[in-house]
Amino acid sequence: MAVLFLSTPERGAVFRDLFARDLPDMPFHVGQAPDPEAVRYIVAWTAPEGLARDYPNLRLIFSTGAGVDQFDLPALPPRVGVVRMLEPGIARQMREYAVMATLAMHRDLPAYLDSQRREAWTPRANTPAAERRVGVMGLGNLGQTVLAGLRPFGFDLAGWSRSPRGVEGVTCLTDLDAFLARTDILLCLLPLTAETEGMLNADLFDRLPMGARLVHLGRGRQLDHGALRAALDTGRIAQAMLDVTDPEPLPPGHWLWRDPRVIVTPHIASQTVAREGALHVLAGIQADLRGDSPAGLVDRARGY
Ligand code: NDP
Ligand code: OXD
Repeated sequence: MAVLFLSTPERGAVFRDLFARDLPDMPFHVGQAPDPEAVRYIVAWTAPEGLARDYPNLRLIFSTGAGVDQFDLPALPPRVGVVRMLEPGIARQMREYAVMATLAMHRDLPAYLDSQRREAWTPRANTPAAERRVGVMGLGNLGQTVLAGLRPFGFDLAGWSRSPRGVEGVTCLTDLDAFLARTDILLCLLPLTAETEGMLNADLFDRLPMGARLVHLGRGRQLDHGALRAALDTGRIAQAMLDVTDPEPLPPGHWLWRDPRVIVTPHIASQTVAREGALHVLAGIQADLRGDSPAGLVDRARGY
């Protein structure tokens, strides 16, 4: 029985030390396993080529990130469980970024950065936080953490999810129309699935109040970039902050590099903390060895 780690050697060293401390009898290989048949667990961002053939005894593949859309889930053998990364550093960093981005949208930061570049001293009227309706798509681990981070600012908070949820201080909705109609700042924290791909499109933007703002934190392929540009041009969306795009990185000359209404960051809202990631994987393997389900086991049919 062995673990195969397929990420950077630096992260591998952190994992190796913690495995030696907490699971000393489990062989831990970085990059390559001398005996692939012994591999029961893989830690990776994407599935290695020939996974079904080369690792006949694989039980679990642990994603090094929170998302699992980078795996071709239907192509994995049914015996292999997929586990998303639930280390707490990801949620902490997402809370920081989402608070920063929501405040940037609330206080018109893109417009002020543009004024500064144009040497224009142009104050705008501030809107009280209580009059700003903030809506988070996705009420999972990250959506709920972000909402908790936003609560102290006094925004009028709502969240949208597939199944009914209850979050303190948040209007939780499953009706998308009702949710969008009351959203001035929209944050997307949905996983990328067949249902959410392309969901941030013209039809959805038209259901937002005029002058709404968008913070996109999920995956680039959820956003129709052309529809965003059109919505910015009509004023339906006033400003946006995107941490994820399609493609990543943006190609040279792409309009998003230069549009003053948009702030783009290079998919850095959260980065897995190696030490906490190793503890999450260790706990998952220990659970599996006991015959329990690891935390973060993905519903492969649902896609998240
Ligand atoms: P979770 O699985 O914990 O939560 C997902 C939420 O989305 C759930 O509330 C779920 O609803 C909801 N949802 C999924 N599909 C639909 C749908 N079709 N309609 C309505 N609601 C839906 O995920 P996390 O919070 O851990 O992560 C969310 C995503 O954030 C990741 O998949 C990843 O893509 C992205 N991410 C981005 C990062 C970045 O740096 N930019 C870093 C980390 C993650 P329900 O509650 O009903 O199941
Ligand atoms: C993740 C990400 O999924 O960084 O962890 O996007």
